[in-house]
Amino acid sequence: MSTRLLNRKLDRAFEHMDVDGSGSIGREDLLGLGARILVGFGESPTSPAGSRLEQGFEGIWRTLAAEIDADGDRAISAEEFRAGMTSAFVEGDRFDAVFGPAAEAVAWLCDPDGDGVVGPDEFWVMMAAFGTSREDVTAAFQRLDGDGDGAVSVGELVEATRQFYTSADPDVAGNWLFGPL
Ligand SMILES: [Ca+2]
Ligand SMILES: [Ca+2]
Ligand SMILES: [Ca+2]
Repeated sequence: MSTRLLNRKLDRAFEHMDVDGSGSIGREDLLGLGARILVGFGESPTSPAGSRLEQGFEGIWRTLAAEIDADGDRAISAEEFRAGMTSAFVEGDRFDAVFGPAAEAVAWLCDPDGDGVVGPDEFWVMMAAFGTSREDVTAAFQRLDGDGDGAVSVGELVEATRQFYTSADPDVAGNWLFGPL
C-alpha cells in the first residue's frame, strides 16, 4: 500500500510538472513553472527573489537531468520520473541537498512581506502555476493549515513538500499538497 501511495503521488506530481503536456518533463517545463509563479506574484525575474526562484528551478532541472533521465535524452518520461524520484529522494538522501533549497525558494517567494507565513491567496498563486484547480488548492490549504488559523508557515510548506515527495505514510498532511489524491 505504501508504494502504491507514493507512486500515485509521483504520477500526480509528474502531471503538474509536465507544464506543456508533452508527456515528458523538460527544461522548458521547469523554467515555465518558475516564470508562471513570477508572473503570478508580479515579481521581476531580475529581482533578488525572482532570480533565486529562477535559479531554483534551473537547479531542479539540472538535478532531474543528471539523476533521473536514465536514457539521457534530456526529457524525463513518467517511468523515469517514478523510478528516479524513488531511488534519489525516497530511498536516497538527496532531498535536502536538491529539493530542499528549491522548495524554500518557492515558499519564500509566496511570502512577499517576509513574515514567514503564507496565506490562502498566496498559496493559490503558487499552486495555480502548477495547473492545480481552485477546488484542489482550497482543499490542500485546509489540510496544510493544521491549526486552522488561515496561515501556513514557510517551514510547514517546505515540510509538506518533503512529505509529498518522500513519505509513504498515508496520514501526513503533505499528501494534500496538490489537493485530494
Ligand atoms: Ca513537457
Ligand atoms: Ca529520458
Ligand atoms: Ca496555520
